[in-house]
Amino acid sequence: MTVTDDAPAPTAGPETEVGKARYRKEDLRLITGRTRWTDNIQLTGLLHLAMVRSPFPHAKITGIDTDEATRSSGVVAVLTGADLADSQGACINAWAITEDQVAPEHPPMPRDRVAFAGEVVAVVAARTAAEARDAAELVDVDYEELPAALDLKEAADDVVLAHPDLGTNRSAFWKFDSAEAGTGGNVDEAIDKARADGIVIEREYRQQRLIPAFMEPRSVVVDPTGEQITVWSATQIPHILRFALAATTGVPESKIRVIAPDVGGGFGGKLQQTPEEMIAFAVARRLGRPVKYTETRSESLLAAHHGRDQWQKLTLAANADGTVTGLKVELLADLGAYVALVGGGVPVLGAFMFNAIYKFPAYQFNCQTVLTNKTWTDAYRGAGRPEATYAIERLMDELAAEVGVDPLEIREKNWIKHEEFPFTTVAGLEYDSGNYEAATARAKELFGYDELRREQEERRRAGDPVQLGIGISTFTEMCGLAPSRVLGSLNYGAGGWEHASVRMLPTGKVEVVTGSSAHGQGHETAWSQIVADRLGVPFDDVEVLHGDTQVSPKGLDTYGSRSLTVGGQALVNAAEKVVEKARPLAAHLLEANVDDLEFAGGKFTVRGTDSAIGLTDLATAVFAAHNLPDGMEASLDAEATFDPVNFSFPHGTHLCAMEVDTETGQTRMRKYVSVDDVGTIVNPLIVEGQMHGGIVQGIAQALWEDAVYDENGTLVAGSFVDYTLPTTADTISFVTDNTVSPATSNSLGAKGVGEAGCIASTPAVVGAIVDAVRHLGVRDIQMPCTPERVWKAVQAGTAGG
Ligand code: MCN
Repeated sequence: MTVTDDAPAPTAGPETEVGKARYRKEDLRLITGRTRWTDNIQLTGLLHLAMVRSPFPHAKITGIDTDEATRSSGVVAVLTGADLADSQGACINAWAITEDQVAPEHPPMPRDRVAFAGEVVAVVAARTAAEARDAAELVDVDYEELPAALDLKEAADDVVLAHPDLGTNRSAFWKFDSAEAGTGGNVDEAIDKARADGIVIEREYRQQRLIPAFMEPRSVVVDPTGEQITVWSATQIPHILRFALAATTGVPESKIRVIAPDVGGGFGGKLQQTPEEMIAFAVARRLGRPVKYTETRSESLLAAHHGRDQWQKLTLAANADGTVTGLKVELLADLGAYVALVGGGVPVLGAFMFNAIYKFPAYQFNCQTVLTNKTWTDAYRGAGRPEATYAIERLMDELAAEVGVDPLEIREKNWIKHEEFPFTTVAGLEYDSGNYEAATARAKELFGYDELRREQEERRRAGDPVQLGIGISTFTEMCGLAPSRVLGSLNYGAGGWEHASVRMLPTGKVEVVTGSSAHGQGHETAWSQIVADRLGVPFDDVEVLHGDTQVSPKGLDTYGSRSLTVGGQALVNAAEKVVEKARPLAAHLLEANVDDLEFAGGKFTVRGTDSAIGLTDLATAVFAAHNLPDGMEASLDAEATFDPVNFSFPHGTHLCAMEVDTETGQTRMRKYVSVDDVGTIVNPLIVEGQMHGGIVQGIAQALWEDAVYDENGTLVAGSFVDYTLPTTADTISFVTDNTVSPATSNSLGAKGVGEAGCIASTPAVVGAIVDAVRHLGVRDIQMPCTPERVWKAVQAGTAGG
């Protein structure tokens, strides 16, 4: 059931497509094998590539002997960084967060030095993938090992340099201070005052390194044999990829066509111009033959970009009654070996979210990004916002414990009240809508909060070895990336707009072209629902095209939960233009005045009469073009580009109950409830699916996933045996529900949902575990909260440690 707290936007109602739980159009072809993934593409004369990768995190390449590999069966060429130096282009970094950012050059295949284990040093092209892989084993590379910067804190102190020629590992320092920005007071003064007569909570949290681990490994096919070079890639960003290929290789954009066919997930991990794509592009051009590269799962875990990896030092100041007076954040963020496409800016996205739903009078955020000799990091679902949410939600629990009140009470004391919206936060954002009271009340009810608190008390009193804890996350996030003006002020190299076009076809069917590039989000379904409403045509009559720069030349692709709030609004605008374009034609054919026409249910009616004509008839009339008035264009097509004035701010209350066996450290999830406000919901089934997937990913950070490296810089968690990705068997059924407070920055009233679950759930789970054993002296457990860590924390706590 959806609890509607505010009036829903007029775009959703009982008669509209928007709001219907439609099954996804795309699913039939996806689950019945009626689609072509990149790796399934076959072309005449296709060669297969295998990459030779460095086993060392930092080493000079002193020689590469390719002779034996070149003689190997089926091999057509073996090429090194030196061979492709002039044609391989470069991996670009689009987000130099400061003007003086220190960033190494990033050739897709280096000539003389590798900077992380897994970096490509040579490529083999052969008739079959097996022959290419066999030959890659025969490439003999001589390395001279160099000291490697592996520990983030040490790297920040330049103990070992990841790139000696740069002279430092410190890439960029970025600061926000509310006193300087004029959005609040001085945080140091707030902390001093709290030390004197209030409460100061100081904590250091580790955001471990994670791996996006999408279902379909990265795959790319490049065909250079036509007029254009065609690139098929399992990417989230066909448009940005085409730009990057053109900008760094000198091949004109008009000569490059990038197609992202159906893509099996990305989670931010395919928001990248990858070295492998660049290498495949260069090899295809060099050999004049189509090539294909599909990574193995091990290569994917090792060398597709990673996410998170931060140390967070936090100082929270509050009055004795628990009213927060200031928050100071000091971050160290590991970039890995290179500054990735948007990796330089990801940690800074968190700057705007540490204050979350709360009214903090003073705030300071300091972020140092650091280069190390590990796989480069970049966006991973939530990108910057899960880290911030984790920190502040954990701190609110600590504050509640210090004051001695329920953690929900401390949150309510500090959060922005419903009547205070729109609200400008201490970080300078304007939250347009939200209702934290409604979401929390509903979540408490569904969770049975009071009963579970009572059970917790009883178990504590009885000294039960299995204790119960309740974790809370009253989160918000900023998404819908966009707005170009804000991204520009943060030195981001691209805009935030999105493009769409809507075409009425002669038979009355509708073709929609979108610049967003879905890779699991169900845009074909949701976009059809939106257009069906706007044009009054049947849902099944709308066909959505995307993911091909030839078909949809304009777009900025899919990430940052932007597609609905930005791309969806572009679609609405284009559809409305089609209606306006059809109006004079309808007036002409109905022999009526334009001003007397009203449009509803897919047809124009002369007001007060039953004289009417449908869009389908108008589309046919345009096709025949027999009766068009002089000067009227023979088309019912329109396009629109939309750039919102603000982000969207979904929020929600997530409650989690965890049982913790204090004797073994085992944890078990008892109950998980989420009540989320994502504004107007276009498709409730899709939204529920997005929440489920996101919540599981957030739980996985709390409990299981960790991209562990050993002291030699080798990724120990290099397979799914060690990198413990959750399955459905590891999780329970969640209870999900929604409240609705419509966004004001798009006419749908929608807020993004794609990352919300992942941002919300991690602190709820860790908070629940700590809550279960807080009375035993435990204040923190580093993620992932493995049984061993939980057990050790309990031991240290009961020992008074
Ligand atoms: N939606 C809706 N009503 C709303 C909000 C969204 O019906 N109020 C629907 C949209 O129509 C869309 C879907 O939910 O079909 C997600 O919309 P949105 O929040 O705009 O997010 P994007 O489409 O831009 O997707 C990006 C987001 C991100 S950033 C990551 S990471 C992520 C995610 O989506 N990666 C995913 N969800 C994923 N889902 C799958 N299956 N695979 C991934 O890799």
